[in-house]
Amino acid sequence: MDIQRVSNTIQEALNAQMTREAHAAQIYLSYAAWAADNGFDGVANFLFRHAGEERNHMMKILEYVLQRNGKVKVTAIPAPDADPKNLNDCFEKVLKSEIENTEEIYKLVSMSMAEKDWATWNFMQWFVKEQIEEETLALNLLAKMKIAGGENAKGDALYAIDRDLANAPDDARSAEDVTTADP
Ligand code: OFO
Repeated sequence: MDIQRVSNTIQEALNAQMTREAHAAQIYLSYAAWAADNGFDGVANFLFRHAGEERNHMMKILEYVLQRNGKVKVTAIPAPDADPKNLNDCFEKVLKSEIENTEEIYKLVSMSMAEKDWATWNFMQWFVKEQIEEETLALNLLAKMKIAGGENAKGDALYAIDRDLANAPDDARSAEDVTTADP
C-alpha cells in the first residue's frame, strides 16, 4: 500500500517551493545587509526580520511534506540578485520577488485543484493569504517612497522612511517567537 499522501508531482512542486522560500530569505538577508551598510538601520531591521519569516515559510512546507509521508528534498539555494541601487530600487526588488513568489504559489494551488488534492489545496490557502499581506507591505513601502521622491528621494525624506520602519510594529516576528503552524 502506498502511504505517500501527496502525488510525486505535488511533492516535487512543494520541494521546489520550499527552496524558493529559502531563496526569498536569502534575498531579504542580502538587502538587509545592503541597507545596514548604507546607514538605513530601520530598513535593515525590517528586512532582517522578514528574512526570518521567509525561512519559517520554508519550514512550514517542509513539515507539511513530512506530515503527508512525502520525501523532503533539500537542495542548493540560488544566490540573490545584485544589491539594490537605492532604497526605491530595494523596495521595487522586494515587490518583484513577492509577486514572482505569488505566481508560483498560484501554480501549486492550480495543481492541487487539478489533482483534487484538497489537503494541499487547503494548506496552500495560508500562503495565498500571506502573499496578499506581503505584497501590500511592499506596495505601501513603494507608495511612501513615491511621496518621498522615488529614485530621487534624499536627505530628510529617506531619514523619515527609515525611522518609520525602525518604529513599525513587528509584522515579521523573530524566529524564536514563531511556530511552523503560525510562522
Ligand atoms: Fe514572501 O512569503 Fe513566503 O511565501
